[in-house]
Amino acid sequence: MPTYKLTYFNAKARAETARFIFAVAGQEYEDNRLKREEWPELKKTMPFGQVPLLEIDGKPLAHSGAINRTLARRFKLYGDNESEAAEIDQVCECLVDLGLAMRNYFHEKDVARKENILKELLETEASKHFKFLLNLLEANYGGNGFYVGNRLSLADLDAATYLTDMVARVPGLKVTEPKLLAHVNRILETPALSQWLKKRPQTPF
Ligand SMILES: N[C@@H](CCC(=O)N[C@@H](CS)C(=O)NCC(=O)O)C(=O)O
Repeated sequence: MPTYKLTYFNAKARAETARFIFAVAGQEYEDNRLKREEWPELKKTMPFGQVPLLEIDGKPLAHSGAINRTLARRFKLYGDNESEAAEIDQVCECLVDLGLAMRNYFHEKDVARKENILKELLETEASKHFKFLLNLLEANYGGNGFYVGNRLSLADLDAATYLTDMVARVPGLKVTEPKLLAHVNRILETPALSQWLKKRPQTPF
């Protein structure tokens, strides 16, 4: 049985999709949450100077996308064939773009520029990405099931944390599109995930 250790800060952000995968797979893992004061020293030992880092039997793997895809492959959450895997990637990349738009806001220090980024996010940028996601969701069984195929995949789990945990960090931003919301709720209500949501550490983001 392989061992899994996921290292990240005490936050959801770039590690939560991997935690969702572990929850759904029923896989034990070490959820190693760093204290801020530990980071400067530990950073020097990280392959890319950043987290998340997943160790499988002690072998390190960095970059959240690589981590998520590796876990999804292992736990059969990466579609049933190459074409479905590509469609799953497409949803995840769409979420990466949405995440980039939001991270520009989180990381901006200049007050005026931050306000402008927020305005753009609320007025155009976020809804553009929500619409892309809706198109992808609706293309599969009218949007009443999963993003890809007829079972849960990495795409659904990634969307579920982005459209809740990440969106909640942007003041005034809400997903209002009924099908996107219904999908997120369906996913979060699966027993393994609703259990994880109840027991996961409460963190601001
Ligand atoms: N491409 C990487 C980006 C990782 C990243 O930006 N990590 C941030 C936290 S979300 C980090 O380690 N920040 C601390 C630092 O760079 O010192 C991924 O997707 O995992």
